[in-house]
Amino acid sequence: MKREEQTIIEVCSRFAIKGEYRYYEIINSGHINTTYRVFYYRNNEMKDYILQRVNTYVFQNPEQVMENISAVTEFVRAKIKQVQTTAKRNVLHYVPTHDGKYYTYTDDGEFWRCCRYIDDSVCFLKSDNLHIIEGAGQKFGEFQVHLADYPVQSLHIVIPHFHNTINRYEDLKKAIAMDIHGRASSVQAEIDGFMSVRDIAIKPYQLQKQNILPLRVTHNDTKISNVLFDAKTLAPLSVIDLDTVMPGLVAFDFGDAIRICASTGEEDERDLNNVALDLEKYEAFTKGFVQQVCGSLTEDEKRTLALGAIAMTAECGARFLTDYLNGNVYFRIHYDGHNLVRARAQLTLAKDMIKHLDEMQAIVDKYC
Ligand code: GN1
Ligand code: MG
Repeated sequence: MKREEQTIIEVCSRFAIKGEYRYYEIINSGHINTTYRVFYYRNNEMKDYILQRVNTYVFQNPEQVMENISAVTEFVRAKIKQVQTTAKRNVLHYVPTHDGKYYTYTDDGEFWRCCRYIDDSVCFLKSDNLHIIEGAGQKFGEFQVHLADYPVQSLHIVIPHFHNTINRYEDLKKAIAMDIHGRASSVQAEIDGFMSVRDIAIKPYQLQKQNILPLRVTHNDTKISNVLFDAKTLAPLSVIDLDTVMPGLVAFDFGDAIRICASTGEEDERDLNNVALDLEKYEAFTKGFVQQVCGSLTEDEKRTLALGAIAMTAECGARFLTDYLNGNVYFRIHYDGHNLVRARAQLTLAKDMIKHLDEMQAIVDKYC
């Protein structure tokens, strides 16, 4: 048995999981935490769990992450149970340890947690199916609606300045100045590209600082793979990956989702000719999302949703470029230069969005 498997079995034994361990799989899609799907056999069926080792370089106070998640999932569960008999497949359910906590530390200081795998569910890294994209929009919109009366100031700020676009640009400038791996001169074109979109990218954040845009409870990592769908009907079931639930802008949740689900290419597409905004997909997500949240948005929020997509795409790209310069200390990479490839794709997409900003906003207005 591999050492990894021994660790998994040992860590799982600390959680209130019944049955016999059978096997595990690695889920490789996240860039931060390490995620396993673990299978147990009980009462003649397989039960599966998501076991995660939280990246404590990124989440320096993981207990606070879990406090946020427990509070938010309980709140959402109660909301759903007002209208349905069970919320089982619509909200995450973390498994407690034998001493009643939602996490455990191993002797070497690793932080682990475990939740139930939602039965018969699937997720998509990307999709060409407009119903699926609209469904993702609905779920992220509904998530905000469920949390509209949650006391936003009571959430822990688990990563300070997470979507502070100005700061993200400052981090990029610092990485360029330090240039610890001597890479800055080779990416001057990308640096110039990000600087050329800075003014528009930082606008939503500036509007929040001027109190023109309100802070709400937001998910802050709204890629389509963070929504689960029913494996048979493809109906959207639940939002997952609640690590970064914090006060934020509606435009950021909207925009970060668009960055992934309405791009013609992958987040790490190498061929930049394949990277553009797909307006059909954009419309599908917008329809799903906006129809949920529209009633609760201010006029300023409505008119800055499309702008949020530019902000999130440029910001994420700037973060990838920063990490490339810093030697890939933050995002997991799968090959040398991966973060640079990601950065280029995001920059290309952000520039294309800028060209289509009026059309994007008109589509928001159509549904809101
Ligand atoms: C990270 O690991 P994952 O996929 O959940 C990152 C997001 C980025 C995303 C880029 C805590 O999310 O902010 O948008 O990669 N999460 C954190 O794909 O930094
Ligand atoms: Mg995440």
